[in-house]
Amino acid sequence: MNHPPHAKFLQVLAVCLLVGGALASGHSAALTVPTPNILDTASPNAAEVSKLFWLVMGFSIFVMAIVVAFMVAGIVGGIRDRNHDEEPPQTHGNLKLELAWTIIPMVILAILLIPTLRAIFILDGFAAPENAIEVNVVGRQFWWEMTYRDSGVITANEVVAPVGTPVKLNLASADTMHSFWIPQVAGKTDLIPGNQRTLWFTPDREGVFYGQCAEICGDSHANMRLRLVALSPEKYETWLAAAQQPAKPPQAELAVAGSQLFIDKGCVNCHAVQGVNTYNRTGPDLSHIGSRTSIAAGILPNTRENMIRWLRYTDTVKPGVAMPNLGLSQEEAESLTAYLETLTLPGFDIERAFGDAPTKAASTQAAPPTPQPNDTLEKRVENPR
Ligand code: HEC
Ligand SMILES: [Cu+2]
Repeated sequence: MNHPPHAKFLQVLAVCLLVGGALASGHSAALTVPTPNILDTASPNAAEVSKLFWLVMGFSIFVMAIVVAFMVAGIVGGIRDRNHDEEPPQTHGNLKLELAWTIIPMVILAILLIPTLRAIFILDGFAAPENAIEVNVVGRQFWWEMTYRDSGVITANEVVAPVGTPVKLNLASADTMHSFWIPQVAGKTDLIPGNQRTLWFTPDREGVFYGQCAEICGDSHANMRLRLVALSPEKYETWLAAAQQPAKPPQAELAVAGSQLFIDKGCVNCHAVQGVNTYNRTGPDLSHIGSRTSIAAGILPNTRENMIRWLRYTDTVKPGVAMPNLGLSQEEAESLTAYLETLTLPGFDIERAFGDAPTKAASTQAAPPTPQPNDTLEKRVENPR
């Protein structure tokens, strides 16, 4: 023990921290979608969970402070005492100590049980209020289908809801297990094949709140994202009325050609557009895709460049996707995109209604680079903004 290993250890630690920090920051800088902050809540249900989090956190910090204090005292004492070679006093079988470290944690956990049970009853114990807007949500590999019970409006990957009114979601799965999770409004609820679960919450402010499938469900599990778009009641009414109207037929030559390709290339076999064909649940309803904030289940902002990339490189952008790569040329993808861009909600501008939604921001016409299968997701879906 002539060379204490401290110096070496500290060096290694410093290098690890530096490299780790660099990797972590480089990684998050490239992410397309902001990471939702669980503690920045947007519904009373989520606020209840976050209150509980802070309470448990408070207790944990308190316990940790005590443990660390004892540990530091032990280390300091040990260092001071290091010239003494004799064995320390043995305390094996100390009844008082053992009782103390059994009873104190039991008491702490018993105290924490009270607010936990209270939160569970608040969140799960009550049926959704009568005036709730009911939406059927079906999880599919790897996207979400939303059908509004009363109006029959069908959409995908985005729940649009008014602030101040409860939203009740009936959750089901068409294939394997998924889990519905929009952290800022509610906890996770699993979607189980052959079983219907419900989840409800009341958005308490306007905003776009990001969510994610929270149950591993296949190759693109991590690419199965979703959004809650919470609008003021007036904007919501406008949205709901618009969503029941078909989009205006295309006028420009390129878009008209695209609408023909939409039929010729077989897109209509899987996708429905109001006024063109009926919905058959194979692929997302595209009636108002031009007004959606995202494509491919929340992984790409809905820009022209991203749409072309998606149509041409579907399976590289989203591994395991149920939409085949149809081998479209750049020209075909451009004219299909021109058509899809015309499929907007009549009389409703999501960008005006919701200024900071990451929607069709600046988009360029430049041909995107071909994504490679082993690119990182960030690289595959690079945000053109
Ligand atoms: C075999 C069925 C099938 C065919 C054919 C097909 N798609 Fe798809 N499409 C899907 C599925 C399934 C998804 C959902 C993929 C996902 O996000 O996991 C999808 C997603 C999309 C999306 C994104 C929708 C959203 O809300 O995120 C667009 C746009 C789209 N397809 C356009 C097309 C066009 C244009 C064609 C024809 C060139 C086409 N699709 C052909 C099945 C199909
Ligand atoms: Cu899933």
